[in-house]
Amino acid sequence: MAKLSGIRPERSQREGAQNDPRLDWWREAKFGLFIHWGLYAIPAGVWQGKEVPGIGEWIMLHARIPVREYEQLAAQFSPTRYDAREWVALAKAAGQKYIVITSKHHEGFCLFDSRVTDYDVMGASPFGRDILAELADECARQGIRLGFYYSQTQDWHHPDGDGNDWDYDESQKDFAGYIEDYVKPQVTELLTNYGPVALIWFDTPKGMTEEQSRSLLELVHTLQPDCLVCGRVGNALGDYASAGDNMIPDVQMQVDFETPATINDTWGFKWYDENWKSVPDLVHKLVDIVSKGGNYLLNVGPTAEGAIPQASVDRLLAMGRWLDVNGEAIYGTRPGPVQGQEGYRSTRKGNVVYLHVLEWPHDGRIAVRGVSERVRAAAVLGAPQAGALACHQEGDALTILGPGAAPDPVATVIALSLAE
Ligand code: FHN
Repeated sequence: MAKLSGIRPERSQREGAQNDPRLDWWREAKFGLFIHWGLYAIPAGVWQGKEVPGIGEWIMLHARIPVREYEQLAAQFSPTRYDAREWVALAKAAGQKYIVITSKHHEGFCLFDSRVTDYDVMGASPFGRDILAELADECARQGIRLGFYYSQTQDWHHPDGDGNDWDYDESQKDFAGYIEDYVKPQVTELLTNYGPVALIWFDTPKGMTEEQSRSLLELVHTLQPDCLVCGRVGNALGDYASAGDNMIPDVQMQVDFETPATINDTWGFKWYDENWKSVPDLVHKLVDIVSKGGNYLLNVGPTAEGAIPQASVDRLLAMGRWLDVNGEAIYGTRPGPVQGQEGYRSTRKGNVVYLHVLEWPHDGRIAVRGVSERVRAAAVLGAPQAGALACHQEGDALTILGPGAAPDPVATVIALSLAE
C-alpha cells in the first residue's frame, strides 16, 4: 500500500490524527458539498469582453485586475436568489453529509461580517446579509455539518497577502504580520460567531513556515477543539490529508484523505463552462475514492444571483438517488479486500463486503480476487427480487453469476455476506 500517492507530503495527515475519534463523523461521512462563491461569480469568466482562460475564481490574477478595479465588483454583489434553506436541502438530497463554503477565497472578499476589514459582504456590498450566518443557521436547522474554506496564504486584495505582484511589491510585504493581524483574527471570528464549525479548510499553504501552520492548527483547536483542520494548513499538520484537486490516489491509502473536485472544470462560476461530468462518472469517482479510504468533496459554483447552476443540481440529485439505494455500501465503510482490479471496487462494513461493479461484464460473470473469507450469500443491493446470486469461491478467487445486463446502469453493488 502506497502511503502518499496523489497527496503532496506537506498536505498530509499529522501524526496521531489517524486514530483521533474527533474524525469519526468525517470518516463516516464520505461525501461533502464544496461551495466556491465570491465576487468572481459576477464576471463569471469574462473580463472587459474577453473570456479569461482558467478557473473562474482566479480571474483577478489571470487578468491581472488591479485591486481598485476589482473591488468595485463588491458594489454589484446582491445575490437576491441566495436561499440557504435550498442549498442545504440540496446537499441533503444529494446524500452529502457536510458542507464547506469559501468564507474568503484568494480574491480577499469575505462572505461574512468581519470586524477586521470592510471588504466584506456587510461593509462593501449592498446585500447586507451575513451569508455564512444564514448558512450556519440553516445547517443547524436541517442537521448537517458546516465547515469554512479560508485562504490563509493567498490574498490578492490585502497588501501583505501572498500572490498579488501587480499592485504590490512582493519584497515589501509583511506576510508574517498578515498572518498575525489579519488571518488569525478572522479565523477567530469564524470560530466564534457561527456556532460549532465542523472544519476549517485552509488552502495553498505555499511558503507557510511550520510554526505558522502549527499556530493556526492550535488556534483552531483552542477555539473549537472538535473542529478539524484540512491538510492544506501545510507542513503535514492537518487533521486529515488533502489530495490534489480532482486527484484520486491510485491505490488504497493508509491516511485519512479527502479529494476536492470540480463538477465541471471550474470552482467559481464561469457561465460558459459546460464541461459537466456525467452522473456515472461522478458516482464512480465517489466509489473509487471511498474504496481507497477517502472522502469526496464535490464542488458547486453558484451564480452572482445566488443560484446553483441547474446542471449541478441535476447531477447532485441523481447521485442522491443512487445513494438512496446504495448508501449502505458508502457511508461508514472502510476499504474492502478487492483492490486494484479494473472495473471493480470494494468497501466493507463489519461482515459485509460491498463489491461495486462499475463495468458490468457482458456475460454477467463477475470474477474478482481478494475475498479470502467465506462468502455466505451474494445479493444485489436494492434489488431483493433478484434474489441470491450463485457464487463459487476458490481460495481468494470469487466468481459470481449475475444477470446479463447491469441491474443498475450507473453502478451496481453486490453485498457479500461473510461467514461469521
Ligand atoms: O487555488 C485554489 C483553487 O481556486 C480552488 O479553491 C482549489 C480547491 O481545492 N484550491 C486551490 C488550488 O488547489
